[in-house]
Parts: sequence; C-alpha cells; structure tokens
Amino acid sequence: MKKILILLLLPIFSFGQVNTFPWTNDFESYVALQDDPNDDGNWGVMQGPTSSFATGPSGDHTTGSGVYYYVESSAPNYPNQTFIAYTPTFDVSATPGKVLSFWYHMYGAAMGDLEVAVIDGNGYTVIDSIIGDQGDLWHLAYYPINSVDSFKIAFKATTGTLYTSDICIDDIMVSDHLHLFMDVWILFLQITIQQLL
Ligand SMILES: [Ca+2]
Ligand SMILES: [Ca+2]
Ligand SMILES: [Ca+2]
Repeated sequence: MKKILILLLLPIFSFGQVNTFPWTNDFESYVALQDDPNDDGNWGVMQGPTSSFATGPSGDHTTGSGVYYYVESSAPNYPNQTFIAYTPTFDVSATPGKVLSFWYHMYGAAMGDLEVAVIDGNGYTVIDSIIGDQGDLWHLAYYPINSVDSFKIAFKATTGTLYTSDICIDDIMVSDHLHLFMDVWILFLQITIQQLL
C-alpha cells in the first residue's frame, strides 16, 4: 500500500519543478539550462568576449565581468545551425501573474535569429523571434506568460551565414509583474546615476 501511495504522489511532487518566484539565472554559478540532444550543438557559458572579431559582447550583462550563456557561431556552427536550450519547468498554479524577462546580445553582420517559445499543456507556442543584427549591446526582452499550470521556455538559436552570429542571453527571470517593474526601475536609477556622475 505504501508503495502505491508513493507512486500516486510522484506526479504531484514532480522533481525539478520550480514553484518559488522570482526565479532567476544570471549564469554566475555556471548553472546551464537543459540541453536539447537532437539539435546541431550546445549552448555554453562564457566570460569576456567570444573568440571572434565583430560578434558577441565584450562582457556579460550582470556586471560586465561575469558569465553569460551563448551559442558560438564559429565553424562548424554555421550556416543555419540550430541550438535549443530549455529552462526548468515552472509550476505557476499558485502564481497570479507571470512574466519572462531576459537580456540578449545578438551582434554580428551575419546574425541569425533567436526564437523564444513557451512549452505547456497546449504544446510549443512561439512568443517571439528576434532576427538579425541587434548591434553591440544588451537588450531587455520581456513577455507576459499565459500558462495556467506549468510551463517551460525554449530558447532556439539559429546561426546565420557566417561566423559573425554569436547569440547570447543573460539574467533570465520568471517572475510577477511587480518584480520585473522593480528590476527595470533599479536599472533606470543606475543608468541615471551613472549619467549624473
Ligand atoms: Ca544540443
Ligand atoms: Ca551574468
Ligand atoms: Ca566565434
């Protein structure tokens, strides 16, 4: 009887589900996302510039000297090679509002694209495609998430036609609107103070 009970409870306490928010990954602890084994290669962690000229950031987004997550586009990783990474699964059944936010850096003349998708009970739903050269700076992306029970996020990077297509992300957060608002407000204050000094 005990064994049956444990088996029945297993799906409820599914291992690896995140249910405390905000959940963040700034990659400073080298915690990778989940790799898709059926694509063309793997995302990796990187500190400082990537190995090629005219692509990739000079540093991460968190501090400038920290760690970010990226797809290296140098040979043999172009053209049109696909790299998929997944977040953990988030149990949001008790969370009233959900927001995905992250920072991305997609600099390079031959830049490919970054598809962001939600995987939940309704399947795989693309929520954005960021396409082409975005300049040598980090950009904030944020999306409301409508999933009701649980979901995970897929980051699907596809390299472009040459090696100038490094695709990078940092400071991922799954949160409620309030935490995102606070983070953006703090960032705004930091930028304003830097400009005043
Ligand atoms: Ca892979
Ligand atoms: Ca970082
Ligand atoms: Ca490279």
